[in-house]
Amino acid sequence: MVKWRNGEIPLNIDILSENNRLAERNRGYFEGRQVVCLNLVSSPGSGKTTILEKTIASMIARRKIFVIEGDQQTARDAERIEKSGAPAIQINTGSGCHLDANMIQLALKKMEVTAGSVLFIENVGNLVCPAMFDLGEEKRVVVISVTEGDDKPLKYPYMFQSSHLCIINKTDLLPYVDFNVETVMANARQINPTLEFLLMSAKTGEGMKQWVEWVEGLKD
Ligand SMILES: Nc1nc2c(ncn2[C@@H]2O[C@H](COP(=O)(O)OP(=O)(O)OP(=O)(O)O)[C@@H](O)[C@H]2O)c(=O)[nH]1
Ligand SMILES: [Mg+2]
Repeated sequence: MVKWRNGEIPLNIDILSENNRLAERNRGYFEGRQVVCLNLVSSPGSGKTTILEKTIASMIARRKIFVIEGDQQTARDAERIEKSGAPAIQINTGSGCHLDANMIQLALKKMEVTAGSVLFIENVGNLVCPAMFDLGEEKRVVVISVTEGDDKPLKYPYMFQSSHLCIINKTDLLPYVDFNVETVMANARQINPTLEFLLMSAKTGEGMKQWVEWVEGLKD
């Protein structure tokens, strides 16, 4: 609870440490079951669900896939995922702007994620708040689409700093927008020198093979 005292507002710094504690429990759960858990983050509409739909189509014959969807409202994304052939659970955060480790723990009680599978978590579309909340994932994947502007890593650094892979999506639109791939990579490397990159068009399928290989190459 926030208390007002002598004009000071002591913010509840315990929120993040409690989240980190629960994230470690989730991580232990995933490791114990050899589940690869990936947290997909981005601004709204960069193509996370479309990427997941295509990923499921190309991976499902070899690997069991589960999805946890986060949005403020609606079950639309979970419905899209289920149509693609993977079990999905939708979390609605209401006025909240990110998923947290406790929400994932509760979702895992409702969905039996089988051993050796891949669990994708699609976070709420937001380049700010989800950066602060570890969910217990093995890797964080930030998606940026070419319509968003190549300056975004500099303006929203925490998301790029905390991610392992950056998917640059909607490359089919590059001829129509002022977006320089080299510039966005240089900007992101300023924030995170070890960030990996993958160019993708979820629409045409460009980059999908490399992405699936990246996921399947992760140790479980
Ligand atoms: N041209 C083009 N459009 C794409 C591509 N990927 C996704 N889209 C379109 O972008 C729009 C948003 O895609 P979604 O997959 O819903 O994006 P999202 O990141 O899941 O959105 P939120 O969950 O609302 O944050 C849809 O109209 C997609 O068809 C792409 O590679 N190229
Ligand atoms: Mg989505």
